Amino acid sequence: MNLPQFLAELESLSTEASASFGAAADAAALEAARIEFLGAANGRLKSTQKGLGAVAKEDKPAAGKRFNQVKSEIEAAFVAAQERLNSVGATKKEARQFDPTLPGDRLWLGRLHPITQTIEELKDIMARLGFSPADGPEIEDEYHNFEALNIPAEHPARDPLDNFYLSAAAKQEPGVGRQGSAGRPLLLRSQTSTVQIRVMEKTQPPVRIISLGRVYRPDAADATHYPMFHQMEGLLIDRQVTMADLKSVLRMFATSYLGEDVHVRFRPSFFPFTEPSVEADMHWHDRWIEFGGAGMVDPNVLRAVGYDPEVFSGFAFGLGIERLCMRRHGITDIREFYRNDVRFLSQF
Ligand code: FA5
Repeated sequence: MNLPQFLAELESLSTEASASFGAAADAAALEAARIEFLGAANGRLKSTQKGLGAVAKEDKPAAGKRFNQVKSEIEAAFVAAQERLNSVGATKKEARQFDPTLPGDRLWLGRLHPITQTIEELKDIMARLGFSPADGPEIEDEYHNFEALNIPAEHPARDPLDNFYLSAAAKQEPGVGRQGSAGRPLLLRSQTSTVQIRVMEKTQPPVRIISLGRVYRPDAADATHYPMFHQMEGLLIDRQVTMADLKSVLRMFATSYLGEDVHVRFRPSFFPFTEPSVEADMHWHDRWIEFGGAGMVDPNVLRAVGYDPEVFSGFAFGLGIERLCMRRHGITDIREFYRNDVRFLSQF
């Protein structure tokens, strides 16, 4: 056999083997093709190799080289066919495992926290009454949390044990804590009334705002208290504002949030920043709840922000958002809001 004949035989072997492996539709057909071409005893590659002996001596290196290449090609074609059949098998198996009669996987949708939902609803109600939202910082200085609200240095509300000051030093003596940018001790705000001051410092009357956000007090957690909770502050300043306006707004708010069957009651109270002051209660479905404090803004507060109390008057209120939400939904323990138990949260 001369070299060209040997090489031609190799080429046709390679082409035929690839075609046979490529055409094999299942493992049995592929195995038959493997035996035909790669069989160790009588495979066609083996018989072709025998022809190598008949090639002239000087042509042997070229013939041997090409033989080895073709052998690798045929083996690679076999492996490729094997992989193709394996992946087809896997897909078929998957298809067999899919049972269309089984119920589908449940889709879990996230939802807003009940307090966030309440905040959005309260904002909507107050927007209808003409109040726009305002914000203030949760880390406050003593001036905005106390002084401007007519709470002087010796007032018990400033007791370091009743507030979260931002340094240990401040706990011994208010006024020597960590200094804010204006050189004042800082604390986590204990009420949203701070925002009244921040808004009035920047705005001239008329003012009609609400502010909803977190406040912090070192209260022990129980069914109705939590050391972090939310308040909604309201402030309205204009000419000739009276207590009747305050009562109407709180009544309208209460009926919008709970329904026409709610009764609102005002009890005399005291806050340093309002005069007169009231505590507002709601009666709904046979129970009373205290929902917040309110009153006519004290002239000292108006003066502190540069308003003339002879010309302007106004009212303010501060309501506990958790307490409102609890009453509405019949929640008996405020701690439920912050346990992060999805069984509770997913009900809202
Ligand atoms: C105040 O915080 C006043 N700033 C309210 C105010 C604003 C009066 C404007 C006058 C003018 P008080 O400390 O009572 O008031 O708190 C208001 C409401 O917050 C309470 O009625 C209650 O609903 C809620 N609250 C108070 N402490 C807690 C607590 N630890 N956990 C949950 N809710 C609380």
